[in-house]
Amino acid sequence: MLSAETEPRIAEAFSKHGQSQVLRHIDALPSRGRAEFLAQLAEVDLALIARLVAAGGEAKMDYSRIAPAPYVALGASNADARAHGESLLRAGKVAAFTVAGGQGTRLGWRGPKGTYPATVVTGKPLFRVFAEQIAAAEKRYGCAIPWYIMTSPLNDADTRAFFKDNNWFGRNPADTFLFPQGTMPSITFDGKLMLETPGSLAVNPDGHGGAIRALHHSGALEDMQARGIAHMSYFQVDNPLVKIVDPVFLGLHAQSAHSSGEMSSKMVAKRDAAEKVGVFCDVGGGKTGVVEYSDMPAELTGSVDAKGALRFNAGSIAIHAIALAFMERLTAGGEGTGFALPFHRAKKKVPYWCDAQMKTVEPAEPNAIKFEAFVFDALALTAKSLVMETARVEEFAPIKNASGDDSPASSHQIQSNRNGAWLEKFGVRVPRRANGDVDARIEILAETALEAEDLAEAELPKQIAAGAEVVI
Ligand code: UD2
Repeated sequence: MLSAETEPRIAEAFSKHGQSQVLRHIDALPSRGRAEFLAQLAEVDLALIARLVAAGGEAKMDYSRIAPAPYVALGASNADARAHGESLLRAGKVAAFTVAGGQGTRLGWRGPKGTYPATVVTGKPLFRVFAEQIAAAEKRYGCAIPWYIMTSPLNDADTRAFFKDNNWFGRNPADTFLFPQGTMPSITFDGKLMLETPGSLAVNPDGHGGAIRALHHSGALEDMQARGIAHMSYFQVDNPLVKIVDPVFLGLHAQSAHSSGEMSSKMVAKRDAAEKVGVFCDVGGGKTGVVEYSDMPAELTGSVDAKGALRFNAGSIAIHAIALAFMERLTAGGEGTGFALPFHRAKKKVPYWCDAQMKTVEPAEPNAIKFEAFVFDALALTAKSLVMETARVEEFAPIKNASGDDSPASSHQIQSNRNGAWLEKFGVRVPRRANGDVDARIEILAETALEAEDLAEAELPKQIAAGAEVVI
């Protein structure tokens, strides 16, 4: 609770920054609402907002300098990397880290995205899919793999309730650490903060790049330090096929001559030029970065080599290995440093409080600028960053949209395709359609297999009938 003296100071600061319009209803608020609003206002970094308004736009990238990023191609021999990754796991040096603070507006699911039923037969929610994978890996490597989950102030309570209702999916509750990310206020096109209600600002989660501040602010980094964690396996909440514990990737990240061991990434070859994924590029001076699909100039997105293949084909599937030491270095300056990541801006439809109508209005057209930081901008802060190619069918089946690409239906098909291919390696006859898709719904549990080779010990059917539903 803020003290009585703080209120005039907050009012003065907002007035000094030309933002006192947000205080226009404060005297009409009930005392509790007033205190909550003041607490929200006290969190706003007015100097940062002023800098962003003054900058007027994002720093423009010099696209003439960018080139496709080098990567470790699929099929490279990685026996040493695997052994190293496995030793890190056995020594308990690896944590899992999910970013789950997004608003999930495109899917239209009411509730945190991680509660969405994702698997192809049993409809397990995303959080359960991850929990079961982590539990299976803990068993295999004889270690604890603490799981850090970044929520947002908008979905934190619902996410916690879901974990509690599901008895933490059978894992030790002390090994799951939920923490909310921060928010950023939206501004009008002329640089003014906006009210969503008479007693609250219009804000949005500060992007997955907010993870760096939130990991620090929440005590998660300290918790990792105390547990002896050296690296975290970072992934998004929307991908049920993510291989959370990948010894080869962890080993390459931590040990390869191509990496400083600070932050590494996985890529898949882009499906086509139009696919909505960021692309790994050499952004100049040998530095690897991601250029977001919406920022990349069309002539680069579509450019092809002599054989007609996309030049910028290294699609980001938003999977990273990140060293704790790197996060500690980026946050060493403490709060107020902005933690080094730039804010990207997007014109969005932001609900706002309309005095004339005395209600919150959903605008029909974009009316405001939202600010978000992107975690992949941290790549440019590493000394040397490695990108590893992986097979799309093995690791990427995101659920983002209600239908079409990256939807539950497309994810289910990819899940069955992956699982069918795993079974075929062991001689199971799997029905396929003319386009190569598996013509059955096949789910493989994490406790049965974390990777195809694990099926060597499983009891498998000889064949699967067309249209069948199978859980293995
Ligand atoms: C992201 C990447 C894109 C590609 C794709 C792969 C960005 C900007 N783009 O696209 O390049 O790699 O994923 O699937 O990242 N999140 C938070 N807090 C926030 C915002 C997002 O935790 O404030 C989480 C969100 O819960 C989700 C992930 O970040 O797990 C991705 O968010 P998104 O849906 O905004 O990104 P998308 O799909 O446009």
